[in-house]
Amino acid sequence: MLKQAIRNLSLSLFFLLTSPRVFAQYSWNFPEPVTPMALDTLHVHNKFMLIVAAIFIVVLAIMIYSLIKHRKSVGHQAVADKAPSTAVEIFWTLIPFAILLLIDFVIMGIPAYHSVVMMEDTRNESDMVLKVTGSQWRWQYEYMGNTEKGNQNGLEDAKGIKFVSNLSTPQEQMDGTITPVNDPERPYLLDVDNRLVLPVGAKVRILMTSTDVLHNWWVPQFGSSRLAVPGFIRETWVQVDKAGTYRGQCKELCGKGHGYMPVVVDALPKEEYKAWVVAQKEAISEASAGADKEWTKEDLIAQGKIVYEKNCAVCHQVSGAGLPPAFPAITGSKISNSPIFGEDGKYLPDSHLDRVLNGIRVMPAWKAVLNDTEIAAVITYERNALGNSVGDVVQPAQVKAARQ
Ligand code: HEC
Ligand SMILES: [Cu+2]
Repeated sequence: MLKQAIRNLSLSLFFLLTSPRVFAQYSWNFPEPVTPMALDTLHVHNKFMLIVAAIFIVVLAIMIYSLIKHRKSVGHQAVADKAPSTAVEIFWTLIPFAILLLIDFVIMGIPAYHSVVMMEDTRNESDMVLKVTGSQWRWQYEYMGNTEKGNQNGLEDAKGIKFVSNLSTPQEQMDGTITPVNDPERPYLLDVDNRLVLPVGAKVRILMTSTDVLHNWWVPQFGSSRLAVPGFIRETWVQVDKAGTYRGQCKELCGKGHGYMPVVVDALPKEEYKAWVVAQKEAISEASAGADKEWTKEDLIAQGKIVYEKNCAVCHQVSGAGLPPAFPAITGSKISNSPIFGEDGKYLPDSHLDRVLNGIRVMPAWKAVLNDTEIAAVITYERNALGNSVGDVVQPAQVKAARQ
């Protein structure tokens, strides 16, 4: 029994480690650094590798030499089994100690301190401030605006732009119903619907927090990673010096969806960044204009489907069946099928609108993330699709009023 188990285990381990898939993305060195911090860390790493390699070779050479030179077969005799004197013994212990001290604290220490100080230095020379919020299992980005310096540098001010960035790998690929295609534009589990966009060459101060558990915003090519801690605001910074798309992942085990919250950053040259900011701001003002008009049920449902599949389906599933007991079904759910508004026109506690705006326990609050139209649409969708047919409609104006 045991033998069989061990044999099966070693066989699977063997095939696991020799499978070509394991080596599909194999590389020897650090990924190409694109920020000053990543470059500095790479330099520190290279210097240290050289130093430890030199120490290794010297020590090994002395050892091999001594072993061969003093071997028994040429008649070598042990001279003595203890040191000539205590003074000599102390002396030859202190010498290597001093050498290591010098190497550690000076030769290796100075570049290491330099790197660490650089990482921690989030003072005012930044051009703009970005807030990054981790939550199970997505990242939220909010542009807090430019600094004086950013304005002087002619950086387009993105203040007010905020969005959620969700994994966009199709559910069928994750289920295994369809095989993931190897598309470098949309790599498996490393692509999102809304990418973070940053201007090339600007120093971006990042404020980081979390709404639930520890997360860690990590892009290897940026060389920075910082824990997002609920209840705290922590800082880091990036300055991407090369345009391109950079991918990373959450680096802190944060629950069931830990592997499903990638980071994708598009670093754009200043002009393209400006165009992006302008387009985003237009979309925001369009959305707020849309919130004031009366929507038809069909339009709300159509819009709601998109919002639902982006934001809610990770937990409640595309079909609305949920994953009970952790994530309740929307289909036939009590809250999705009972009235929202009381006789005074205000929304009822524990109603559908209350739940989506404010969340409860594991159900996230959406009021800071989705706009009025999106919330109205997703609620209308849940009530009139996914197997429910309540028949009523929530208008964006009602959501707007409910926020007050
Ligand atoms: C992180 C997982 C998660 C996501 C994402 C999520 N929900 Fe939930 N939702 C929950 C959980 C868990 C509950 C049960 C909360 C409780 O009562 O403890 C819940 C409950 C609900 C309920 C009440 C169901 C009932 O009858 O009890 C509604 C309605 C709902 N969610 C709508 C949404 C909408 C709309 C979205 C997207 C905008 C969404 N949820 C996204 C986890 C999630
Ligand atoms: Cu996480």
